[in-house]
Amino acid sequence: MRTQVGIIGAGPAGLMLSHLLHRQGIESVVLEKHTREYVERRVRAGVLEQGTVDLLNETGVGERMRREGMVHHGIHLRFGGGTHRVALDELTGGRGITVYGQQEVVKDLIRARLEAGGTIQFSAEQARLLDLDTERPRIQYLHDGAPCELECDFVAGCDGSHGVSRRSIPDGVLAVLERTYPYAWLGILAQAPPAHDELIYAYHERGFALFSMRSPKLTRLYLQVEPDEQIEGWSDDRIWRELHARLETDDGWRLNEGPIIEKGITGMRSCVVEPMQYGRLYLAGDSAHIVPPTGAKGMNLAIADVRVLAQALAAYFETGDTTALERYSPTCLRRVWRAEHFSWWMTSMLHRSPGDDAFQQRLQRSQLDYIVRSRAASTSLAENYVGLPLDWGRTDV
Ligand code: RFL
Ligand code: PHB
Repeated sequence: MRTQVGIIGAGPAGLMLSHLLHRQGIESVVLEKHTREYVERRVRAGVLEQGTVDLLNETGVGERMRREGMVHHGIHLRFGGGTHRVALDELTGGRGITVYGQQEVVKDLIRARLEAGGTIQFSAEQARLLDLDTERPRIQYLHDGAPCELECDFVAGCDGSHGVSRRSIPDGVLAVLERTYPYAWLGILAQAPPAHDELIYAYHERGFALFSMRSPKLTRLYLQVEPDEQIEGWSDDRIWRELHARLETDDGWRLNEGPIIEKGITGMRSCVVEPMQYGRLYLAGDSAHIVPPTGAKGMNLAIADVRVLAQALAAYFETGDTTALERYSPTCLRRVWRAEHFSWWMTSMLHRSPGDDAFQQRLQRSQLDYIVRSRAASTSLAENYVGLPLDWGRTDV
């Protein structure tokens, strides 16, 4: 098989790239190691920045999101017994976020690709990337146990943080910059109407907690837990007790409980590889960078990367000019590092770390207090939270 762009991974990055390339008349094949059912069911991100929403709308895949997505104009910070609203729209000239599950974005993109005649090869196993430093890179993989080969002009590594793409780059080429945090998140999805209409980030002596949602009938909640915590140790009762303790306040506001239909624990990590490219392999999304979820940036970065990559590939296929491809990594990394900083900052401000002393806790409280009392400080949070402008990564300014 031959195509112009071989894409590894059918997550938001790989699917959106394939969709954008198709709109520019460029052929691609997406290879995904899991089944369609699996990728459409995986519960992950929920917050879409305005730029992500705009791109989905502009490229014809926003119809269901416009109907079912929940537009939010503010978020809440809860600490010291009080709750404080950060008015995202007022602070950013009318921008906001949309709450719409990542797996819904994935479903919409898969449908759009298949309806347009695109090829997504699910259950494509044991992918191996070859000849990346030549003009004819190849991908070998197994499908139903049979060996297959895809020859391409370019390979896009959109296979997440545990994928094969990054590992296919020879040792010594990439710099890997990372940080791990001494805690994890336990996330649940509950069949319960959200008890509040906006997200609540809670700083609490028992640890961080987050109130979010997926629909008028589904509440999404997170708890800070130990990094090596096993989900078996968390009965539904224990989860609800802890959520009530960390999220509820004296003013009588109460969480709605309901059957827990999904639960899991995720480690917290920051990681960036530089550059996001080797030969004819371009890394995009989680395969190139990981942020802790506190800033809600991961999926948005993945979408921002492939927007840049699709434009650069289109310029190349149209004129043979490689300038935009050469700028791909520095262009993306400017946005990536801003998101890394913001996510690290939100994480450090809102979580309790094992060795934290009273001094550290006072610093966190002072930072939270500053955000809710100073328009400059809350504007900075809001500007980062709703997402930076599309031209943020331009390298010529
Ligand atoms: P994905 O989604 O991991 O997709 C990669 C795909 O590649 C496949 N794959 C392979 N396919 C073929 N061959 C191989 N060798 C392969 N190896 C892997 C995988 O099966 C998969 O289908 O990466 P992508 O597209 O870069 O997207 C990144 C996002 O998924 C991620 O950044 C977000 O989920 C992060 N995130 C959040 N991001 C936000 O923007 N807003 C949020 O509110 C938000 N909340 C979250 C999050 C992530 C979380 N977890 C579980 C890590 C909340 C949580 C709890
Ligand atoms: C979510 O709804 O899953 C969510 C919301 C905000 C975050 C992270 C995850 O910061």
